Amino acid sequence: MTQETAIATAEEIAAFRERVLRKLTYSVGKDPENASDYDWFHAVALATRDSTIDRWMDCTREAYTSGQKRVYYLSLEFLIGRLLVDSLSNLGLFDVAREALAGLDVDIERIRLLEPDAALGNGGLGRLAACFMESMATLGVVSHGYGIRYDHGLFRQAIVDGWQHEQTETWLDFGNPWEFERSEVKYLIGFGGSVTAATNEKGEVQHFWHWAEGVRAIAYDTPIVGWRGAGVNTLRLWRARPEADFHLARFNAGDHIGAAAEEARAESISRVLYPADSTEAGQELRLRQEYFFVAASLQDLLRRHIKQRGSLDSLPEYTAIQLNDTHPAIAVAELMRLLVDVHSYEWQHAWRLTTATLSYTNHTLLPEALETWPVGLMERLLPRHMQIIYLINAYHLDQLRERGVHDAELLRSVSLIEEDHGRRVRMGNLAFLGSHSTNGVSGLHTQLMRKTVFTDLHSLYPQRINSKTNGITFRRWLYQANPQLTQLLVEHVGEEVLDEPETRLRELEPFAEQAAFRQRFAEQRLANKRHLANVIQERLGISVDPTALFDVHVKRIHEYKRQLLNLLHTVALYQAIRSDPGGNWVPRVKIFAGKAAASYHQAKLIIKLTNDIANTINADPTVRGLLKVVFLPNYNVSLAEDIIPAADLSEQISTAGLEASGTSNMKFSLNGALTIGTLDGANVEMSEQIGLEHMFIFGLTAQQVNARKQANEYNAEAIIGASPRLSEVLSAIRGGAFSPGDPGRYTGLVDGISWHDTFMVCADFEAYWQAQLDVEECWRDPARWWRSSVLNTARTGWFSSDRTIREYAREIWKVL
Ligand code: GL9
Repeated sequence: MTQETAIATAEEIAAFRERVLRKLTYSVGKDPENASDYDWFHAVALATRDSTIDRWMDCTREAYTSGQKRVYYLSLEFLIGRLLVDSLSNLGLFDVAREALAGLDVDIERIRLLEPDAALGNGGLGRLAACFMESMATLGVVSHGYGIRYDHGLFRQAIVDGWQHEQTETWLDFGNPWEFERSEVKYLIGFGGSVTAATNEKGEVQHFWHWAEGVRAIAYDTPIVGWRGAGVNTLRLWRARPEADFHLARFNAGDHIGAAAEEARAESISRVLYPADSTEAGQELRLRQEYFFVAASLQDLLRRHIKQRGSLDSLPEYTAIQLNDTHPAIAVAELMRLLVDVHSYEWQHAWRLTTATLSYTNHTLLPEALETWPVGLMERLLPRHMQIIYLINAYHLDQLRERGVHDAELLRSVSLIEEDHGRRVRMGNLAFLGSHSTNGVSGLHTQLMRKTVFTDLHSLYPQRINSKTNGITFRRWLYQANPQLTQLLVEHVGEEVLDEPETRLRELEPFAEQAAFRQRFAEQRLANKRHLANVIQERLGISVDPTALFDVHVKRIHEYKRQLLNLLHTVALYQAIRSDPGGNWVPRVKIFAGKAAASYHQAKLIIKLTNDIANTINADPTVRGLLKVVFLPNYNVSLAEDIIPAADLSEQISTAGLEASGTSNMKFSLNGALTIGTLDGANVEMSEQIGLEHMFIFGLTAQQVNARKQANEYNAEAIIGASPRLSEVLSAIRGGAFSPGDPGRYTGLVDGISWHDTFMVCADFEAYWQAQLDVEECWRDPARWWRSSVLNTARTGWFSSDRTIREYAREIWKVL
């Protein structure tokens, strides 16, 4: 059920039913008697897509005639999830569709689950891009998303004997009803070869890139509908195809494999999404992916601009290109190449156009995620781009020397080329220099960008770095994921809350003082917890008590996110319960979910440890269900939609300074979960909006973490020695209490945190334990708990991605 202004009329329902039946018959080719649930899903999706088309075409036409500035969002990841309920609900057709299908004896709740998640992203960065697309459509920002149409999205996670196994994800197996293949929209992308130079009649040197290999990019368009159908924008994803037609002669001559080899090589570019946080990614293929989608997108948008304006002189006035992380940073060199080599612009003019058009978002300060490419690889794959990068660098360093900057250390640090570890191109510096705006994704992250990775560039260009705190779309993360809470909000604040949640949610605050309202608030949570308990029962065969405190930690598995800290607390709690089984314990369910990058062994070991701990605790009769631990496999957008509205407690416990923003933190608190967290990323701004007294904030601050690292005085062993609780936990894990069949399994892991503890797990352990005690004390006082819970929902309005997009639109893109 989703919210709509008007009650669905009988005519609307009949009309939708007719449309579905026509799709089933003429597009799917089935009659209702023989249609499978899949057939019904496709028929409904196609009928829904039809409902977007008129508005889509209107928007496209309006954008053209009004001549508005266009925004292009370049991202290697779009973590979309399912689209059926999203589209229906934004079009105001959900109730109509449900009734129409019920009349055909089809349950929409059943068929909506058949839609595979479009998982074209790894985590928060990709999901942010999807939220942004929806908000841009809602706000009427004329925009296009550009990315890659991967055959295989993020792997499917299976848990076998507690270990993560990666299985191929196959979202396209039954076709994709949302997309339009645009066979006519295709561009040729070059790789390799050599560069020659010649002087033309005006005495200017011109460069010619003779690439050795061509790959074709084919466009696939998906309409993205905004709230109440306000706007419909296009997500254009590129698929790689071979340049030449199939080698028939070679095939007929008997070389069957050889004839297909070129096709396979070309298509490998759009075959799979690359894992994040992985240093072992097939480097060259990843660079090919980056260049492939950037080159196709730039050709496409320049063609559109020229068609409309005749010349590229006005490019920055009508075009803004946002680079989502450094993955599309090669756009700086590619745009320069197109302007200088193809459109004959003089260098300085081209540079002005490039920097005025591009802007860049940084999403992490983790050194392993700051992209650099070996100069040798660049020279081989993109020889002309390498020349251009050298030239950009030379002009840049010259200009600094002219400005009187001679400090060799400073010049080295702002150079585009890193000389220390074999020569490499620094994509972060390239993106920074090639754009007029570089933004961080939370206040703290932006400050740290200025102080750490970009200090020197920042000192030279102090106006460039700015902050745009992330947001989430409330349509998916509240209205669709939590219809019961949404209903409650509409009843109490009025229908307007759906259109203006950023201001109207605050009107909920007085209700936090009313016991009857808190009761209703708690009831919707309980219903969501019952649903999640069913999911847990179905998938894991574990029964959990829906009235217990649901303590939830879901996100990619990474050492800096400190799932391990949570596990140490879990074991400490377990030991405490065992030593006092009759104590007044708050019943808890610890819920974990998340994927580890395939090559990240430590993260995979943490998953195994979670399952080992879960097996031991869940089977221990002395615990009597007071504590349950579950690891839900295959975390994705759809599972998040089931988990988040059912959470009482949200774990956001990264080592301070390392989580750039976080976005699930916002989703949880919007749904009323209380946060236990460090002052990291957007948690800081959340605490300002929500109030520290309605969160459980603990641990070292980013400044303190940094001070300890600088002083080199951090000694985890001493901390462990001083904490009997922590010592006991660690020795149990180390001694094989949770891995009796393989007692040495966690020796290395425990030694690691005792000797190095890079992520300061030990330093924060006692504070975390205390904060968890505060959680229990609060939970025992329902009036207090639910008051805070209501206030979390009421005060999270600022974290709408509409607010974020408005800031980008006004301050960076200069639209709206
Ligand atoms: C991330 C940050 O780690 C998050 O803190 C942030 O909320 C998001 C969106 O800005 O970006 N940066 C990053 O590389 N990832 C993020 O989630 N990684 C993945 O998405 C895999």
